[in-house]
Amino acid sequence: MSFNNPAFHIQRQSVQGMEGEWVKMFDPPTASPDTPELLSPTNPVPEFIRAAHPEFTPTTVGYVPSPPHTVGRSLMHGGTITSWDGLKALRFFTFMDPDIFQTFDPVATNGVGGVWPGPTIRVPRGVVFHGQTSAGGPPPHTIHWHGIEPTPMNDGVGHCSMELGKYTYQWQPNFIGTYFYHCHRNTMQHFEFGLYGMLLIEPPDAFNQQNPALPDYAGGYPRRTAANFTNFPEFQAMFPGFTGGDLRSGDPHAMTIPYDVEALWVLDDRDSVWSDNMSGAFDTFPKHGSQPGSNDQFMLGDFHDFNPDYFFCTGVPFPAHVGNTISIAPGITVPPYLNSGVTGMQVSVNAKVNQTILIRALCAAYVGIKITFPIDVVIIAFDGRALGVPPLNQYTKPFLLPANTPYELSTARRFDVLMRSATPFSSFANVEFIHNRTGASLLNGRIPIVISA
Ligand SMILES: [Cu+2]
Repeated sequence: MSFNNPAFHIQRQSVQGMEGEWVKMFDPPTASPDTPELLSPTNPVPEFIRAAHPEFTPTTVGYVPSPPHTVGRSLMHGGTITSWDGLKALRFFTFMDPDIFQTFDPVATNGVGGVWPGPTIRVPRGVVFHGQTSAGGPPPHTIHWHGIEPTPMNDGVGHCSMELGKYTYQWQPNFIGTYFYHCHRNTMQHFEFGLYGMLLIEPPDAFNQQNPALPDYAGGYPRRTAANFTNFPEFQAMFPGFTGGDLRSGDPHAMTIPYDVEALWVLDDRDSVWSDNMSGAFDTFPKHGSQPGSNDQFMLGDFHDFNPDYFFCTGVPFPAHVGNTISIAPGITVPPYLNSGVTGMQVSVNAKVNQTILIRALCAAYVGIKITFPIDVVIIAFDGRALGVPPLNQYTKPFLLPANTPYELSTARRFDVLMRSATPFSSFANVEFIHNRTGASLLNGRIPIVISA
């Protein structure tokens, strides 16, 4: 693993004696402590995004340059989105990329200031990641990099890390896979109101080729993700191009598989009554006691009584009320400015025969979901960790999920699924939303899957 590989070894200063800096609440926060072990960032993606979007120049209104190799996120922004039936104005809390999104008009930002879900952050494994954040109106907030393993003060958990203020988060991703980032302050409200985005860790060389005229261009496909099919010749036969080997060899493609098409399914729910009653971002905050985390006073409000009546896939509404079965439209893609400059990521799946399709699913709903696929698929990863890839190789393995077999995900869980067909078909994946207390089936949301010759 990386701690044995000098190429991935980074010197860290001791933070002994500074533990008090890790737990801070400023009310409201106007500052945050410095990262004590600040290293030089090496993430190439911010420069790639700039190059892919020459329309955003320093003369563009609202342009805010980042430090080199540094991702910018500001929070919280927000506004309302009219529900698909025109009956409700749903309040959203949102992130914004200050390098880009201040320049977009409300139509391009989905009708709100900022973007929901937040812009997808893609990061090569092994780089030093810096996320420069600023939090405002109304604070406090954090950014939790869910599933990454930072130092404690960079973990962005309310009460356990400091709350923002301004801060440069620092971490180094060591596992290729599907993650997300979200505010972890008053989480049941700030997360459910939309203050999150996807975080995808890619192979170390994923952004090396920045010339769009050449193969393996960083803004296109095919790309690779982590999998271990070493002991599964049947999966190697289903999905060509698996590279085995040893993670310690320095081969950036060790234990990865290529994919031609990528789809992002962020399944979410909203309770419009709950939203109306609890939409103040600050007035429902717990009052901290003399010992934060010990004798705080939480406001119960309506948070315990959650009955969603609107449902979404990656920001796209399933246009039906509770009790129905409904599909989103075919042909929906994610624009590159919302996907770290990568063009063509899909929501509804549109592929050709004999293309390998990677589906990354996140349950961002508070209720449970069951996902069913129309053909056999192989689950290669859960929660950012590829099944069978060291150091988890003795505990986990990739497995076949037969067609029409529901698989359940609960809040914050992710899975990565590979799909491929030698014959054309037009069908749907089904996402059933299930009430977390009553077990009632709330909605069957369908996602089109079209495989053409
Ligand atoms: Cu927040």
